[in-house]
Amino acid sequence: MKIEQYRIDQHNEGLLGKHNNQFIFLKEQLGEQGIDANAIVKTLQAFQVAIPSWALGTGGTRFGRFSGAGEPGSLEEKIEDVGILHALNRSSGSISLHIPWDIPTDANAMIQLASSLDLKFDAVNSNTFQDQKNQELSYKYGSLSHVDPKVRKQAVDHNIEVIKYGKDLGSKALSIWLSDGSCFPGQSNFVKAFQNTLESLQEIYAALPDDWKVFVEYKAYEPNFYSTVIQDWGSSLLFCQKLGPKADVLVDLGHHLPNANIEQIVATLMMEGRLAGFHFNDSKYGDDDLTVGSIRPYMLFLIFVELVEGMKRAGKGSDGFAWMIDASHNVKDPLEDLLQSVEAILLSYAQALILDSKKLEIARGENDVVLAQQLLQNAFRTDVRPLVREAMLHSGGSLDPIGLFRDLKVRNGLISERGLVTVATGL
Ligand code: PSV
Ligand code: MN
Ligand code: MN
Repeated sequence: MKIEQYRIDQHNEGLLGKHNNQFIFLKEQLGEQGIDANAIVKTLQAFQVAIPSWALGTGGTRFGRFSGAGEPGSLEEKIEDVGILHALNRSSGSISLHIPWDIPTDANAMIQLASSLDLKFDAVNSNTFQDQKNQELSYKYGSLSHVDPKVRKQAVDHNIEVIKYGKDLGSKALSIWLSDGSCFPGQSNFVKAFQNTLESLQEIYAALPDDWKVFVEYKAYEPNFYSTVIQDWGSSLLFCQKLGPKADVLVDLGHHLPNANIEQIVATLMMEGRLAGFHFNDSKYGDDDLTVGSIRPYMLFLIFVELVEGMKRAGKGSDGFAWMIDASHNVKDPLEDLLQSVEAILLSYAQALILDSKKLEIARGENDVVLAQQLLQNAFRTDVRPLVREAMLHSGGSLDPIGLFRDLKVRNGLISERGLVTVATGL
């Protein structure tokens, strides 16, 4: 199923009058504050968020999975789903694969399909947190950190194989998330676990092509509930610093202990030039993997304030980082949900872009706490939806992606192609 451009244009025509009024009004308001709305629209157009292959089906929880209908059952279908998203919002221009959930048996065919939908292959993810069928040695007690060198070697070899798959697809990064750790005090020697992991990572690092990066993701807990080898940004940064310049820290918003100041973590990593990028999602309790912006939109905005500041300082655009959604749940149509997530990311970015950072710096210098807060909240409370819509419109996308998805009955189309009962590969 493919969404033709004329369908998008037709749908936009009916919405254009209202949108233009709203955009012109906001443009004037921003103009009075010395902000160029058109420049912000261009910056938003350039922002691309990768879609993980595992978010295209109903993810479920550890208590169950309620399969959705018309979900993708193959890598081709996953790529097609991302094509639908990208046609609608023009901001989801890449897909991130998880090996072995997605094995590209014919890389050239996958590249062709992806480029026909204007998509690229984002970072490839390795998986040593599950045992696979016919796997020789088990990861029950860890992978890259395992006490047995043979298990470590198996996990290293898997990562090197993932790099090969990624090379064939034109990916430029390997993302590593380890569940390694322990569930009970005494189970693991912290120092040995760290050193084993470092040695394993060094072997993987040595296999990276020159123009590749490795992203080291941290997570406070789960599935191990006493200790995790790469538990926080400090541990992740330490590994990256020991590995070398091709290793950077990947921040997943759900991977922190409650109330962690993630925006400060972002600022510090950017200051050190070691932020790889993001796994966006939202959460109330733990690694809930909910729709981006659904629970803590102000936090997301504050993170984007630091990102905008950091990009400016580093002289980099948004294409210098890896942005991805990492979400998965039971109760929504996954494609509608991903459209909501991408929109939430763009809204927070737009709010951060309209912040008067010069005035903020002056207020900080004068310890004018009230003004500093007011400046932030003025930006956060501005309805920037017309900016995001204008960006999508200019890129050939829809003014109302979810509305059009529903009008075109895309899910019904997918059900008639794929059937009612489909089991997406992955979690
Ligand atoms: C782990 O919780 C994680 O965030 C990692 O990024 C994994 O690769 C992904 O979820 C899928 O399980
Ligand atoms: Mn993640
Ligand atoms: Mn996670």
